[in-house]
Amino acid sequence: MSDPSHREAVVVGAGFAGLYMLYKLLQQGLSAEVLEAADGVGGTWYWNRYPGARCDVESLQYSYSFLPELQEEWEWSERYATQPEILRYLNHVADRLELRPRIRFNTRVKSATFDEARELWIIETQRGEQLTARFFILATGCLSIPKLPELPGRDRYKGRILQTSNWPHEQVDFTGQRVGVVGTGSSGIQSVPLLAQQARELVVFQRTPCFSVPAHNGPIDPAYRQYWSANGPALREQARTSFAGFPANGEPPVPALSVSAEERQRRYEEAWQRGGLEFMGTFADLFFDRAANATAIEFLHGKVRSLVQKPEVAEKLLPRGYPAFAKRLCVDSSYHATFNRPNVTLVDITQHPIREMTETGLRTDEQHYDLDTVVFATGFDAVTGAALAIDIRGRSGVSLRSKWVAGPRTFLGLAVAGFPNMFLITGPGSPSVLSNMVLSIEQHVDWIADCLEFLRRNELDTIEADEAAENEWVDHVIAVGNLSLFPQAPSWYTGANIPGKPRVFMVYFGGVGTYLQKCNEVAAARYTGFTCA
Ligand code: NA7
Repeated sequence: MSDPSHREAVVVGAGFAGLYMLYKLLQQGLSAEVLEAADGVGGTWYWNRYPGARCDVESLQYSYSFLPELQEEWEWSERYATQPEILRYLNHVADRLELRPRIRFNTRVKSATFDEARELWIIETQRGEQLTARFFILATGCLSIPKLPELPGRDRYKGRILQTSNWPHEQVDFTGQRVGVVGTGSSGIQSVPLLAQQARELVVFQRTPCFSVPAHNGPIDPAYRQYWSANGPALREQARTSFAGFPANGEPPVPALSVSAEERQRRYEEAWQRGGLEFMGTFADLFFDRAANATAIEFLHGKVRSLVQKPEVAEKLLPRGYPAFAKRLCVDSSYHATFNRPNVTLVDITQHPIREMTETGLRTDEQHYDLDTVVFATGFDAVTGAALAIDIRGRSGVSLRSKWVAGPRTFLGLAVAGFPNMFLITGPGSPSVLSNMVLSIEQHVDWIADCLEFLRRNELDTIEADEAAENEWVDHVIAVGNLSLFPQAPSWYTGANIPGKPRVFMVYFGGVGTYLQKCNEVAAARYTGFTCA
């Protein structure tokens, strides 16, 4: 087609997913363009620039594996890279693979409508530009639509309001300031220690305490780096077929209650000393058995009590009433010890809710806090938010919003019945946020690229998930989720952090390896569960 506004594929988002998807599409010789709201690449790593922002998966694994040169050329400096380093990496990838000319920046997608007669997607941007594409691919990320609390009096407040999820590009200086942080998920927990070092006073407004383990971050041990460069491909392959997307590390875990209390303590302590999310794999049943999970809670409570000097503050910091890890486990650097500083105050807003913002700060039902800056670290409309922010309409003008009104419905988290030639990268119903995201992104992009190649080779115009396959998959995702403890916590995995959002566990917890096998079987059987025409 010679229409200058037509592409074979339009991809939304230039984060890890969008960049790799674009690379694959261009490799396949397709005309493709990425539409990106920001003025640079990076996705979530572009926006979340708050002090302390880092990945919680080791950088040697939180990076692409598809091109050996990329791995060889890039040397990560720390075990868990900071946001600026990850952003530099993604910029390097964009330049190295010459992707930038095919990315339209400062372009937010407003709507996408499937034109049944022409079998094309009509994509409209917020600036009013229109494009058409055969394939419409959402690389919009799982944590990209920020959620801010609606506090009365917000307009009255004369201080500065900051948001971890949309942090200013310039350095923010908190020296001499009274700063409030609302929210104690990963973003709050990562930023609090650094804010406390600068601010004159820091007040942390906590609604739900989170479980957290130490990162023990630091420069990468040269021997460990050497091990990865010698065994990278084999380790990555192991990761692809594993449960959570990481290579095996020692003996397979046993049930928590199958060992003595002393042995359990020893293993938890060892995992604590290693640091990081691996802690959740100390025992085999921590995600499935409340009694086993309680042993992890007891250990983690003990750590908080030993790290926080004032017992009354430690008690407030203890997560209670939900299973450990059923809300995302945080990985921190001196978070709990920060509450020993004389300039840091913890406010339990479950006991004393924030009533309003005033001209000079925040008022709870107990007292007023004078604040020069308020930082909101209040999370995201996760997993479905970004797709639903676009007015997407499939066959017969049916909107994705109406289709997902009772919760997301996808086949494999990759496609939606009624929305032909549309793909989601790490969409709801795939392992996504419960896996190493970069690994899952690569798996989805490879699958989509193979699928497009299949269509080309077989001279097929459209592919669309079947409703029956979709229904079966949605039921399976929910059934597997119900075997775990995830549904027992009010988390963003279940939509509980957004008022009015359907309460559905949105992630596939059957394991990355099992999921990969299922995706490969579908492809090998000429895309069974899909209709191609
Ligand atoms: P999270 O993990 O969703 O944390 C948000 C925090 O903000 C959490 O403590 C919330 O308490 C709190 N929150 C949310 N709304 C409010 C209101 N209205 N008032 C007070 N406190 C509130 O988001 P993050 O950005 O920290 O992390 C997201 C992911 O990014 C993380 O899991 C990593 O994968 C990277 P709640 O728990 O809802 O009571």
